[in-house]
Amino acid sequence: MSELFDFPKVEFLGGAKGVNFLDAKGYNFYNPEEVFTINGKTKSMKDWMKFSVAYWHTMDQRMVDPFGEGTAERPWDVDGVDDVTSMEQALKKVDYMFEFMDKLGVEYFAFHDRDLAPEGKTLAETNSNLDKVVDKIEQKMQETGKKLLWNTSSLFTNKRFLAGGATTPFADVFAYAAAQIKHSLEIAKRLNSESYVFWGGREGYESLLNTDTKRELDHIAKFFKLAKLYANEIGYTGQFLLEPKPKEPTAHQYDTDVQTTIAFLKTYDLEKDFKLNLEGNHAYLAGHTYEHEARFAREAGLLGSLDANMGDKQTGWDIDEFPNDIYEATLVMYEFIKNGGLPTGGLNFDSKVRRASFKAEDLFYAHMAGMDVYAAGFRVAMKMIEDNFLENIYKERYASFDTGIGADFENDKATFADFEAYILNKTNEEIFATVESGHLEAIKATLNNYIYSVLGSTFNK
Ligand code: XUL
Ligand code: CO
Repeated sequence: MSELFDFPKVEFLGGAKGVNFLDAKGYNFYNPEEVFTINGKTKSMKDWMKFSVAYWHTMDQRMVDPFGEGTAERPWDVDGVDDVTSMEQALKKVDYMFEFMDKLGVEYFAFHDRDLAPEGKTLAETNSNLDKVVDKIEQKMQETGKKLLWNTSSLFTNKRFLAGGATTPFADVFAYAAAQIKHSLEIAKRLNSESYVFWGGREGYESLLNTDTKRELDHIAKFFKLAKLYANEIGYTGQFLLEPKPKEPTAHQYDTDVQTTIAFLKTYDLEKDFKLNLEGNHAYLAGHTYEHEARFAREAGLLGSLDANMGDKQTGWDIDEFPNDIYEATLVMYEFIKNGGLPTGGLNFDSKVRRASFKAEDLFYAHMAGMDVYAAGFRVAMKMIEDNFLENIYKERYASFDTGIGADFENDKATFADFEAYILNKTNEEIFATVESGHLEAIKATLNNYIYSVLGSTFNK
């Protein structure tokens, strides 16, 4: 088959062609075959990172905004139009998707059911449209060895879900949602999806004045149990993931952030069945950093996968920008490495090009930039961990709990009376003399030094 995209195969150049990304058309930091060892396991960079292309953005996103029409120019368009009602168009896009992954050297992809094919008049018709595209995807996967990182189901685009899918007050809509997920799980099983994601698009509420929140949460928890039951029944063993996000589209999303979602899982005894899929821009909207969310998920043993994108510090909504922040990528990759990578997850570009980047080649540049910044962050974080940079800081800062009264407390040997007796023996001055500076300015400068030195030595090596 002749080439569909007018773009060369993207290879690792390591800065060899200079600093201009637009001219070089290659990776500076993403070297797919270079090997790295984490926790005694040696794998290639490609197998650690597991980058994934998101069908909904890369193939379907037209870059419409509330003030204007879509700007995207895509080679599969007919007369400049992406006909989302056409099955012919839907099938054609699969060819472009696989060539796109091949040229980038990306091995994984992710999709919602509704990304792939038009809906019909009944669920049966919708499923039959979907299955035709899935047939083609399955065949392409066999031919190319590309893998499905995760699939999911859109319980938020169709108007029937205006008040939720699994938390809707309307039983027929709930039944539709369950039937839809059933089919989606069958696709996960068929395509050997490593994980299965639930993002609760409309699972939240606008006002307490018409919402029975307890009943809605009970329903969604039961919905998840039924989903697991069905996965077990058909022998689908992929990892279930919940994706936290606050305040968009509903005013109060039930899965606001990592800690809220963990509380939900524990309340309903679901934490053995689920891990979390985190997203950079969602973290910002929740008032956190991406690395904060990654840290709390990792420490709970629930870091499953990452949607690699970022937001804008000035914008209060989800803009799904391709990642370009080396500082953030480094700190997120620190958590990733501490987690031993993401065995059943990866780095999925839930990211879209800016509205003014309307050329098809921008899809390549955007993914290349995202892969390079995360590969760079990975290299820096590997070195930080090799040097125990943060580990030493943590260890020293809490050293007073390694001996004396601190150790007694940690070993359950100190009561409040013991603390009182201990403190009554000391002056306030003596107590404050044990308090040390946090040295955050020096630590942050050292982190920057890691970035300069690791990346400087990698570039143009
Ligand atoms: C929405 C979002 C979704 C999920 C999958 O903000 O992140 O694309 O990743 O439904
Ligand atoms: Co996402």
